[in-house]
Formats: sequence, C-alpha cells, structure tokens
Amino acid sequence: MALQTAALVPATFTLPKEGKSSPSFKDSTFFGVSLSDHAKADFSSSALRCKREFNPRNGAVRAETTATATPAISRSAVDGKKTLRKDSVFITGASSGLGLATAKALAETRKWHIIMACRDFLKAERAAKSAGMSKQNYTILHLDLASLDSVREFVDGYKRSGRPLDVLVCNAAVYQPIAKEPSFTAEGFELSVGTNHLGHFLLSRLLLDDLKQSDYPSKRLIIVGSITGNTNTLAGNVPPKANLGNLRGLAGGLNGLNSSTMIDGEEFDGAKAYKDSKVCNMLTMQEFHRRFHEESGITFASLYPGCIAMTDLFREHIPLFRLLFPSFQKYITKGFVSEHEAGKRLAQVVSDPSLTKSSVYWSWNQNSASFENQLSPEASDEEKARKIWELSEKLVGLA
Ligand code: NDP
Ligand code: PMR
Repeated sequence: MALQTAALVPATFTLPKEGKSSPSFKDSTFFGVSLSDHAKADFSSSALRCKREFNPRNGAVRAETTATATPAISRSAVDGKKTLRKDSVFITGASSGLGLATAKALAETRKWHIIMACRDFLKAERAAKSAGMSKQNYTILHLDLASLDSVREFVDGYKRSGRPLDVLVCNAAVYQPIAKEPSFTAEGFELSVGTNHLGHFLLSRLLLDDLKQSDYPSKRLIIVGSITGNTNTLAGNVPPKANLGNLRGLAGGLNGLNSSTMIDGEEFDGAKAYKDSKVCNMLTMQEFHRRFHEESGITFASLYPGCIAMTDLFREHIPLFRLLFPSFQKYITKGFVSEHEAGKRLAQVVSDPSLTKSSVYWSWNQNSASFENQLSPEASDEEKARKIWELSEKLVGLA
C-alpha cells in the first residue's frame, strides 16, 4: 500500500527561473503499480523461511564477517551449520544499462537473488524478461530516488519483508547535459544531485543497519562513480569540470529559490551537476568507510566500470552526440566497454572474493583486469567528505 501511494506522486518537475511561465510537470510518469504480487510471493519464499529458521540475526555472526569466500550459501555461526539461502543484492536502477547487465550477470550465477529497485516497475519487468532472467532469481520493488518519501517507503516495505540484505549497489543516475533550466526532485533539490547523491545517501543510511545485521560473510555497499568526476584524468578535464567549491549551494538546499541549484553555488549546468554528483558518490563511500568499516566489517567501494557509451544515460543528449560518442570512445579514447562487460565488472565488485578491500575506487585496464585507482584530490578530500555528509544529513532529514 505504501508503495502504491508513492507510485502516484510524479517524480520530478521543472521549475522555471523567475519571470518565466509556471512550473511544468516533467517526467511525470505515474507508476500505478504497487508492490507486486510477484514481490509479495517472493518475500515468503522457501529460501527466506530457511534463513529465519536458522536465526541469521544473532550476535555471534560478527565473528564470521572477515571471511572472503563468495558463498552461494551464507553461514550461520550458531552451530557452524550453513544457512541455505541465496545471497541477496539490491541494485538501484536495474531497469537498463549497467544495472540491468549486472543483475543479469549475477542472476546467471544462480547464487544471487536480485532486488531490482526501480522507478518504473513495468519497464523493469520487461527488461528482466528480455535479459532472460528467470523469475525465481529476482524481485522488482518500486523506488524513485527523486523522492525521499519514496526512498523511505521503499525501506519501510523492505524492513517489513524480513528479507536479508547482503550487498547494496547504488547504481541509478540521471544525466541532463543539455538542460537549460534545472529540474527538481519531489523535495525541491536539483535533480541530478538530488537523485544520484541525496537519494542514494538516504537509502544507504537507512539500510546500513540491515546490512550490518546480514550474516553474509562479505557484506558490501557499492556506489557507481565515474572518471568524469575525477579531474586527475583527461576525461575529468573536459569542461565543465566537476568542482564542489565551498559547498555553499549544497548548504542552501540546491533549490534555486534562496540558493543556487549547484553545489558550488554557481549558475546551473546540467553536465556539471552530474559530475559533481559523482564526486559526492565517491566521497560518500570513503566517509562511510571511515565511520563504519571497522565496527561493521562492511566493504565500502566505488568504481568506474569503463565508458558504456550506448546506455540510456545519454538519452537526453543531442542525437549527434549519441551517434558519434560510441565510435569516439571505441576508436579514439579506447575507453569503450559494452554493457555486458561493464555488468561483469560491477558483478565482480559485488561478489568477487578478491575485491573485498574497503574504501577502494575500482577500475579496469585494457585487459579487463581490476586495479585500485587513484581519485582526484577533490574526490578524496576528507574534510569535504565530512562536510558533505553533514550537510546531506540535514537535507534528507537525518539530522
Ligand atoms: P542508464 O540510464 O541505462 O541507467 C540508469 C538507471 O537509473 C535506469 O534504470 C533509470 O531508470 C534509473 N533511474 C534514473 N532516475 C531514477 C530515479 N529517480 N529513481 C530510480 N531509478 C532511477 O545509465 P547507465 O547504465 O549508463 O548508468 C548506470 C550508472 O553508471 C550511473 O550511476 C552512471 O553514473 C554510471 N556510469 C555510467 C557510465 C557510462 O558510460 N554509461 C560511465 C560511468 C559511470 P529508468 O530505466 O526508469 O530510466
Ligand atoms: Mg569523454 C581517455 C579519455 C576519455 C574517456 C575515458 C572518457 C570517458 N572521455 C574521454 C575523453 C574525452 N571526452 C575528450 C578528449 C572529449 C572532448 C572531445 C570528451 C568529451 C565528452 C563529452 C562531451 N566525454 C563525455 C562527454 C559526455 O557528455 C559524457 C559525460 O561527461 O557524461 C557525464 C562523456 C564521457 N566521457 C567518458 C565517459 C565515461 C563519459 C560519460 C559517462 C559518465 O561519466 O558517466
């Protein structure tokens, strides 16, 4: 029911600058779909019952959290017995591109149950079907990251379900490279930072305790970053460059009324807002690591999966860009990766036993070997990470 209510609220709307016409609804898809019967049925699956019987939430589990094997079977430490259940991964924005490819890669192992947290239920269902994912390997739940109410309802619904949470992947994003005017989330934050950063920030904060309680030996919280937010690279130096400045726009609420819509307090620029949001994503993972890694054993990581130049991320770009960009990346920068390859990379960060180090920004070389990459000075600035954390807490109502 809660999800049904969220589904009736338009996700975003455009607020023109002063003196222009009245606010117009944008992207106001009505997701008239409630928590599906499919999802409800799944909550009482035999795998889940099995986990409950073996009491996964007991204190002794912590002793097991440093194990690095990738289990199809998670361990219950009560008596050394194994709990027979699939590992459970939540992926935001799994209805297309990287998220879908990752869901597919993990589903194919048959070790994972994938919770596809998506804003458009029907699109996600069709996507899963066309990717050949078998119904028993996934559940679709409604989540609109451009609405903090939707995030809270998603979390409430999840908590009521009793489902385990072993790995959370924050993947969804919007990119508005040619927008002349800012768009806003339901709470009035500029859309790119509001969705990509603030929505995920609230989601991860609200799910952290559940992640802590998982009996999966190698729990992870992963966020998808990008090379374009890192000014220590050629790609990161293509204008407009990411720059969070002194955070005065973020402090003001990014609402375009009594504050700028940009984190640094400057004029709206959609491409920059996206890159800034990715810097926030990468800083947030490091801040999570500093605050919670030692006590929880959770691995916090970000990554750049390569340039997946044919995804829907570029849906709002001009047609000429969409036509030329894949070839430019394939033949000139050589940064191109297919959705399939990128999905395998993110699936590795989810489940590979060798990728358990926390606070790493993963990248891959030309031979598709993973390595720990260097972040730009701004994307690794501890003081900024702390300030963004504190300001974001206020904006999403956690402080
Ligand atoms: P896509 O546009 O294909 O996927 C983005 C996903 O996010 C879609 O499923 C979309 O849903 C979802 N989404 C957008 N807004 C919301 C919202 N308000 N609530 C819930 N879900 C939402 O792009 P990619 O697969 O390329 O992007 C995935 C991630 O990869 C992003 O974090 C991006 O920054 C990152 N990335 C991408 C690169 C690339 O080259 N493509 C390079 C580096 C990083 P819907 O299907 O309903 O639109
Ligand atoms: Mg970039 C090694 C060089 C390299 C790489 C790996 C990327 C990745 N880009 C590179 C170089 C260049 N790009 C150069 C030299 C140019 C100027 C011609 C260039 C331009 C460019 C544009 C206009 N690139 C872009 C755009 C976009 O709109 C994309 C973007 O910034 O999205 C935020 C983009 C990207 N280039 C990349 C990657 C991965 C992107 C998109 C994805 C992202 O960060 O999510």
